[in-house]
Amino acid sequence: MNKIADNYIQRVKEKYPHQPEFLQTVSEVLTSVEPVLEAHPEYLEAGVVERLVEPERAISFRVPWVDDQGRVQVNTGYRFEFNSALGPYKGGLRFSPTVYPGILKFLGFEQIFKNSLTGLPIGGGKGGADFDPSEKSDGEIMRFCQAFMQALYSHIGPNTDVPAGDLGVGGREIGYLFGMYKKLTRRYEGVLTGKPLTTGGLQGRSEATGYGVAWFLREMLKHNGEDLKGKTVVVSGYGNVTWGTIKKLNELGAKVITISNHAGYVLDESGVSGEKEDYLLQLRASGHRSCRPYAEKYPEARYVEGRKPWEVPAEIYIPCATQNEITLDDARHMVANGCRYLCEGANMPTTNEAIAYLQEHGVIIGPAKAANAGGVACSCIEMGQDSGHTFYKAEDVYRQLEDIMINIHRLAAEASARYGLGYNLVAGANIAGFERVAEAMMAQGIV
Ligand code: 2IT
Repeated sequence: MNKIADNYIQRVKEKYPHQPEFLQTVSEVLTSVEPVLEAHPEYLEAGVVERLVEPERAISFRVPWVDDQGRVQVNTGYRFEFNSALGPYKGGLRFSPTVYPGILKFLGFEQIFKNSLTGLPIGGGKGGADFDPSEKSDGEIMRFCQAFMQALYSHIGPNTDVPAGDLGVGGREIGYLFGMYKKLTRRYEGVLTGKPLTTGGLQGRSEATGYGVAWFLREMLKHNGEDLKGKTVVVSGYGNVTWGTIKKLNELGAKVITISNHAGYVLDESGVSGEKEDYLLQLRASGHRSCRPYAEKYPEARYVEGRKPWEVPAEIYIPCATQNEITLDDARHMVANGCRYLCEGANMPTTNEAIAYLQEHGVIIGPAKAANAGGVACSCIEMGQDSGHTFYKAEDVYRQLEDIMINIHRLAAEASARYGLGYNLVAGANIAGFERVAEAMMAQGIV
């Protein structure tokens, strides 16, 4: 069936057998773009696919730091500079004990197409460290960030590579990373995004990913002549993306009844709204590793231990926690419970088997690289703000973000229709993202 793609996928499998997450996204993207490859033999001749699956540069470094007990700790830091055809490498940093090259390469590869879909001048990259930020003191976080930047600073720059946050890296960490970059280089410039507002940050950046997810979902429903008013939504996670998504969904008239963490979920049939939205921020800032305290604070809610929110009946599901949180088994529950829409807030939250099952059962999927692109889109707006030595107003940022999300939805829907695939946003997003990068790579020769 997919003669051209399968061949490339096989080669990546043989070369990187121990990077399953990277293989998963490579398979998903290349399978979708098979018809594009068929229509463009010149891409194959120019080695576009071989070049896309290999990062332009991979940097790995030691991060030594001293903990509060005076002990020396050592972590491994990375930056995968994946593709710069469309602009400087752009993508977040993830601090998590699960970080290894296979995770960062999956995220970096996805980022290329996500950034392409925004229509903005940004290439793709990703980085991070196998550092566990949970239960660390503020001083430990600061010293770790400083040591991380000491190793990374000479590789990045506002026109070269511009990191941001991801899991485990928020405004506080970006602030500490920025401080050390400025000290080492003596340059106050837009080398990182998601910065604190006092430090060249962009108003609206913290809620951007979640707002974008909600706007993208609204476009999916609109395509079917529906809207969000009165709809019940099941959401996972309780971090930044979850918070932004819930805030905007409430404004759009939907009702969100769950949040979750790795060990269970909270069911709140009265809706996560009003002051509960802000409580999510407090919960996160307090360093809790669980959302259980939500159910202790609000008696109308209950914590369901050891289970995932996908067992709760709803028409709309939005995974906002992490990769592969929806398996084939979960997908079966969701379909049995009346799922009609899945909109991905986290990166690659759904396994390829689960995506296939949901699509076979008529579920409309908003894929992450389209639906969660609002975060990185606002990062690019932040880069523009910093290089223009100015500050933008929140309402102007929101307006641009909403336009960008509407446009991404349109691009994905049109690409899918153009290749005779109907309304398949998963394939359409891959195709539209790929086409723009491939054209730029062709224009720039073999580099
Ligand atoms: O996955 C993502 O798009 C991010 N973590 C944000 C990347 C960015 O550069 O803002």
